[in-house]
Amino acid sequence: EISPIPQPPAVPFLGNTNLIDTHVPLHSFELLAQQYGEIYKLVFIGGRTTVIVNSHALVRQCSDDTRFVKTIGATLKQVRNLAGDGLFTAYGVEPNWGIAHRLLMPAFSTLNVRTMYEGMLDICDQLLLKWERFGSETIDPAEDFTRLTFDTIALCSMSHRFNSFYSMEMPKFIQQMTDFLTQSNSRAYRPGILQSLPLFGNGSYEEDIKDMKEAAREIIRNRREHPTEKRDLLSLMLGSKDPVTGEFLSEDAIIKNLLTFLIAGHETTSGMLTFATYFLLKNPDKLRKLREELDEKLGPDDGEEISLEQLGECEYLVAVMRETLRLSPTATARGVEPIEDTIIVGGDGDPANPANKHFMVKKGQGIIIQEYIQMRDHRIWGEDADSFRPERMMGGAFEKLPPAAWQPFGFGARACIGRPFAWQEAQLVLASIFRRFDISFTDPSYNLVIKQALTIKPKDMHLHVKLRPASA
Ligand code: MNH
Repeated sequence: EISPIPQPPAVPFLGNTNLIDTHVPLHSFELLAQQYGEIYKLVFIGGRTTVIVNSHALVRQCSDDTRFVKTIGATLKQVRNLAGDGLFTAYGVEPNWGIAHRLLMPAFSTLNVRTMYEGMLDICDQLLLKWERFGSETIDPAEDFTRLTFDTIALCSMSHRFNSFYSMEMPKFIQQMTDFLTQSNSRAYRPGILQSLPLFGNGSYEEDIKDMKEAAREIIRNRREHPTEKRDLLSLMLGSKDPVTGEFLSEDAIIKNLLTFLIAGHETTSGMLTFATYFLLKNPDKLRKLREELDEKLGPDDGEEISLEQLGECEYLVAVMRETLRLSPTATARGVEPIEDTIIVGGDGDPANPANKHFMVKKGQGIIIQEYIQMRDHRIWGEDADSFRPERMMGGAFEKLPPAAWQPFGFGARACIGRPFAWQEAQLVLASIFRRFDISFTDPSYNLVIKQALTIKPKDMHLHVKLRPASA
């Protein structure tokens, strides 16, 4: 027996659009999850229907690459205005996805990412220096981590320096990228007709896109005029043929992928660093434990650079990062669609259990997987699912999690290609700042407020930062 998928009452023309807060859609989805539970559907303007799944059991079934493929939902369609058929926003059937995937997978492997450590140290040092000199003033970690992740991905992938630590204002390119992603997110829930009007900052949208593409084209032109020995991702994309098709990536495809690295590689990682800082400051006992580990494994902070080998020994640090991404997956949702009409089973997901409802999803039906919500599913994570407890990710427990339970990097063929890169960068930065500094909120009563562009970040979180006493 097939159960209908519940839907909140719709209003004429708008459907359920008015239920989604355009500034922080996540909060609307949390509220709807409380009201409707494991699954429901929404109808948007123009009659487009979206199914939303919240429970781990349903998410696990939708994470099966033999039954579901990535869908390009309303938001990613907007991001395609800039990134086109680059890796992240391509339809799986677009040939450029396959070509770029095959060329870039080895470049983003854990092994090859180790060769990028030098670049990561370079930019991390710039952050440390700024915080050392500036820490008595107010530090905006979300901004400084954005400088860091942006500068790092640009340096490591295309040997380009944005030098954003050297200006008080965010460099124009970063500002444009942030605006573009914020706009893409809110445009997704807005009727097409309004998108062409010069409202809500639409005016600069097209111009920003043009500028950013031009900046990427300029970087490529520059590289062609001044070839280097450096085997960064740009030279790889310029110089390698796809083993399957024998084709080079076109200049246009390279531009889209460079912009893709910048889009996909900065917000997610900087958000993760900011959330990790938040959770550690809110949980002093966890911070103390991390500090003890860092002091033991990294030794005294005497100006020697932290090595990758040392980072590899910091297990609690990894648990902190995993737990941060469980509670605050900076990419809060992802979209899939069934390859054929198919049935998914609610409750505990067992088709034989008569208590579980069966739902039909049609071929091509857009489904939003709410990672933020499913990674707090009490069935998997227990009664304390909402608390920050890195210990739950240690001692073999992480490896024993049910399939698809922890998936802040997505899943399957379209999972994050930048995971080893983000991981190594975050290990270095978190180890560096918590070893070196005593960090506190400027407002000791600060509680998390979320802001959302394409991804989520803590809003209005400000820090004071002091060097730890030398004896530590
Ligand atoms: Mn990343 C895909 C999360 C860092 C480049 N990334 C994804 C997806 C998630 C994700 C989730 C899957 C989206 C979907 O199914 O629609 N990514 C993250 C997180 C971090 C992150 C949480 C950091 C923390 N990502 C990075 C970095 C880079 C990067 C760093 C690049 C340098 N990500 C990508 C690309 C894809 C992707 C490219 C698309 C891969 C594909 O579809 O083939």
